[in-house]
Amino acid sequence: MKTNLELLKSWIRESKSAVFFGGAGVSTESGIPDFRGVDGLYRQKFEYSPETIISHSFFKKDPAYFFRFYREKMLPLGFEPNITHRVLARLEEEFHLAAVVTQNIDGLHQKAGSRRVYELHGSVLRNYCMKCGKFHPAETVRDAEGIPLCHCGGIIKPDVVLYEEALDEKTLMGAVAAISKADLLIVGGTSLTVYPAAGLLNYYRGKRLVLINRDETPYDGQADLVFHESLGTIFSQL
Ligand code: CNA
Repeated sequence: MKTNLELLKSWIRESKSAVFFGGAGVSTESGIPDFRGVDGLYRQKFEYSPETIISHSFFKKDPAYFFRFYREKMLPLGFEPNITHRVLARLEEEFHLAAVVTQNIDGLHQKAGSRRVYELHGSVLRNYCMKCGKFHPAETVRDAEGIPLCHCGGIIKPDVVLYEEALDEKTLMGAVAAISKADLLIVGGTSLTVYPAAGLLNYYRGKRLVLINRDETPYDGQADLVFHESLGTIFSQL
């Protein structure tokens, strides 16, 4: 009788088009807090809820407050990929993994070497002037005082999908295509409560759905294998 871990290993070896779908929990072991885990942002107290502050309407209403929060709580610069990012990059190189679909905005999958990454919620590493469209590195946003401004006077906006904003069409289509063609879907480090991202699981047609998450998720009942453990514990054995 195979253990769950042995089963997972054999499914990965047999797979030709596996996809990893992940969230903030993938980067907690790099030191970046998630939103809903034990030390997550949602357990801390702010004047407004994080959903309110990182919404499009709040950004328009009070960009100075938005950027204060964004810089302090959401701009993960100077962090390194952990074992999960690195093993995923290796699996892609070995042709066992077709793509990573992530809700993260920290760029750590690419930093670890993954090439086919669909960033559903954008990236803090890309920032554009809302007036002239000029690109600015994340350091410009980090180091600015108050609202980061371009030379032309426009506000520099991070290329991050805020609440009330639509996902990028091309990224979404790429993610849907990868998931619907996958023969193994490994979901990890996500509470699966943020839509439409979590709804992408419904495009999966394969027989092997694996969930690796410290806490329970609404999709646990649909999975063929569930690990309520940290990703590092599982991925360090793959
Ligand atoms: P979430 O709602 O905060 O859920 C994270 C889940 O991961 C929780 O259920 C935890 O139990 C679980 N978890 C935390 N650490 C680990 C671990 N080491 N191993 C296994 N499970 C773990 O985050 P979601 O991604 O589901 O929510 C989507 C939001 C969070 C997206 O919009 C992201 O942009 C946003 N976010 C991103 C980052 C980042 O880029 N690193 C950080 C914080 C939030």
